[in-house]
Amino acid sequence: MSESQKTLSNLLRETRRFPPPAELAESANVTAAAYEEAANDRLGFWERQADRLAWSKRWDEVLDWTNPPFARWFVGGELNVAYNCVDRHVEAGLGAKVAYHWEGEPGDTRTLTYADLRREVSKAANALLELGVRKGDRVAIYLPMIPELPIAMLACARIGATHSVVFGGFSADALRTRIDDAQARVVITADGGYRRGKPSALKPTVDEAVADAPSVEHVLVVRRTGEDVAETDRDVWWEDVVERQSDQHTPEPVDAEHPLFILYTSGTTGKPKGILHTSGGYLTQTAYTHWAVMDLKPEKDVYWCSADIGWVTGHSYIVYGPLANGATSVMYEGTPDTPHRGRWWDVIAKYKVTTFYTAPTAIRTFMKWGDDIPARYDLSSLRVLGSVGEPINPEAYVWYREHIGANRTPVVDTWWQTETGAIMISPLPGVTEGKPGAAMRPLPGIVADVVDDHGESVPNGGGGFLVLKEPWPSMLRTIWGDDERYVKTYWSRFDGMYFAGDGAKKDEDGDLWLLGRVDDVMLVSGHNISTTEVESALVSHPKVAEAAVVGSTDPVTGQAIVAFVIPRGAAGEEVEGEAFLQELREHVSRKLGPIAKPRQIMIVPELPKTRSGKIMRRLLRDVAENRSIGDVSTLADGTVMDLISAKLPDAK
Ligand code: 6R9
Repeated sequence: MSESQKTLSNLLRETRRFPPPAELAESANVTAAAYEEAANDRLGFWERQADRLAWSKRWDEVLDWTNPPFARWFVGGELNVAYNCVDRHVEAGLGAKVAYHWEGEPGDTRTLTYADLRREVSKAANALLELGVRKGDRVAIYLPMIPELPIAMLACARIGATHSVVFGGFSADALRTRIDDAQARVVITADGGYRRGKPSALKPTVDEAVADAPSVEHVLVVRRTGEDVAETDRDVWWEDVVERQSDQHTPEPVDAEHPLFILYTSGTTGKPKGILHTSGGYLTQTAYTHWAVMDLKPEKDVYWCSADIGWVTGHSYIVYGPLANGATSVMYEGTPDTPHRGRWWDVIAKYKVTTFYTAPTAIRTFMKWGDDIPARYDLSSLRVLGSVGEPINPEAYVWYREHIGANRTPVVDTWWQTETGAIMISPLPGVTEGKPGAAMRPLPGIVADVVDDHGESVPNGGGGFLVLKEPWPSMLRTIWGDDERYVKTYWSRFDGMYFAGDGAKKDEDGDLWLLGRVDDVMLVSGHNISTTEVESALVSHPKVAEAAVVGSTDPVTGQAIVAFVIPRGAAGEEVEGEAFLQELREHVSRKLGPIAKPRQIMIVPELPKTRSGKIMRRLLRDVAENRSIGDVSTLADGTVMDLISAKLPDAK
């Protein structure tokens, strides 16, 4: 491999800077001193964070790393996660405090205080016990975004059962594979939920999945839509079984390393990986990061994370982190454009949301819908904005800050993964001078780096592979049932380092910029070029709403850049013709240099995305290289590829 192939080219220049607002900096939860504190005594730092929680038995050792890469954190300690998220706040006199302002898509609402939550979770825990679920058993949860979802998760945690939440809306096949891999004894589901203004059934999918899943003894069904459902002899209704239970239940302390949940991530090939998270370390880091990165003031803040709980972001930052911190959160059931495109801003104005956490894909969609929509709402309560899921394009960052944050709120771009369990790299809103598009620095207590092909740290200005060099409390412990795959996938690429699978660069100040999955990196005339940079260059053109780029085999350059673009032209504007495409190619060339100029640009109405909003470039590569299109089962909208193919004359 030539020298130039080993590192990612570093093309984008971004000079805008956003220092923290003085008022926020003065009262911020975390100051710059935290970096030093953690650097001087990393394990001591995490030990102090673990003291945010209530332990029924204190640990003997902070970290056991004698058998890497199998970590044990807070060895010998015991706690109950549900007790920490619910009961202890009630015991501290906060029973009347709102845990969730829940907003159903049709406009119905429910308010759950911490005392309500304790009653509901206790009843659900008693119901699971009655259904035969015991400590260590697995429970699959396939629910819409309704209060019973966090209640079910916490009920499992309360009795020491391990939950496996599956996105409501995954196919029967995807659900069956996950139930089977975890050998779940019970499935918790609902008749359906509301999406895009109408009931969307879930139960038929579960029926199909469990018909062939012998491990499942009971299916516990919540009534949400009231639509008719077929009943099988394994079904029991939540309203029958849970409602009649006692609302008293004593949470069972478990070992710090007791499995809390499994969450499946699809990966690009092979069967989904069941990422295993345990109790003490996971809760420590989700609680700390939620408090530090969102600058959470639990007495004042109203926090909203718009993710689905079926994604790790929902686990860590709708359920465990916020509840461990005793926060007041908003939880919303439906889609952002129901019944109108201002719904989210309406929710923010209604509950006076102060801290808001969403994904770049949503931000780009709002940009496309127009600045005038958020402008109609009072968003003045907001003080911190977060982003997660993909690299945030600088233009999307600036738009988010300006149109949602009134040019006042810091934007924190948080890098992490299902595997890391909690935020790892992020600005701190009261400390960091933000750079649009940069995740900036590892959080206190986290050791990350960018390395070249040989695992050598790259100098400032260089690019390569993102790695984590020390274990962290909320790290995955293994892949469920497959230790070997765990070692091979994450710990074998570089000796003694966790390989994240993402490309990254260090700028001249040593700050980190994420550049997308290394599988997506393009090799053009001997230069490794990141999809992210070319996409961000395209999105910085005023007539581009969204862009995805892929490398397509090319006889001359090895790979050539092919771009798929969703335009945001005003009605009647020319956004299709050859002149427009030429203008876009020149625009990229000006921003990044001629090497990054797309060979071909296709105008499309939509892009293929997963349910957590990540662009599935693999499918676009199939289009660019004229192959038949691969597995589309994890797409949020299965019809998108047909829409794209229909627009392209020569694609299959
Ligand atoms: C939390 C989550 C993980 C992958 C990760 C990376 C991408 C997430 C990002 C980001 C750049 C950010 N990713 N946050 N890339 N900047 N702020 O998304 O977990 O669904 O497992 O995805 O998402 O590629 O490796 P998960």
